[in-house]
Amino acid sequence: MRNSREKNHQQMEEKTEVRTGKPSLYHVFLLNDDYTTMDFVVHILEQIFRKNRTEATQIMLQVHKQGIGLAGVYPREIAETKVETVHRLARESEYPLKCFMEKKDD
Ligand code: TYC
Repeated sequence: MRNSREKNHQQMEEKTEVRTGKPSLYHVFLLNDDYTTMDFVVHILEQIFRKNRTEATQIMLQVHKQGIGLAGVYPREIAETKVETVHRLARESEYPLKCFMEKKDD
């Protein structure tokens, strides 16, 4: 009879898997609307997507004029958190700003 420490050790080994290749990346997009202020969108791009003022303003204007713009590209979990954070901050300020993520072609 193997002792429980050996069994635990074996269980941990069985869970080990080596992933090859790089994790998929996701585009995070912002969508235009008629109510969110330009300043709020620039603030989101600076604070959540770590853009400088010039880049943030360019992306905000792209969304305002074209209806959609790319805010950033991240691994899945980070992209999910960005989307949630944008929606939480928008809700807290009562803006309808929408954001979504889409898997990038590998
Ligand atoms: N269209 C908005 C306005 O005129 C500005 C805006 C830009 C809103 C980008 C959302 O993702 C957005 N106040």
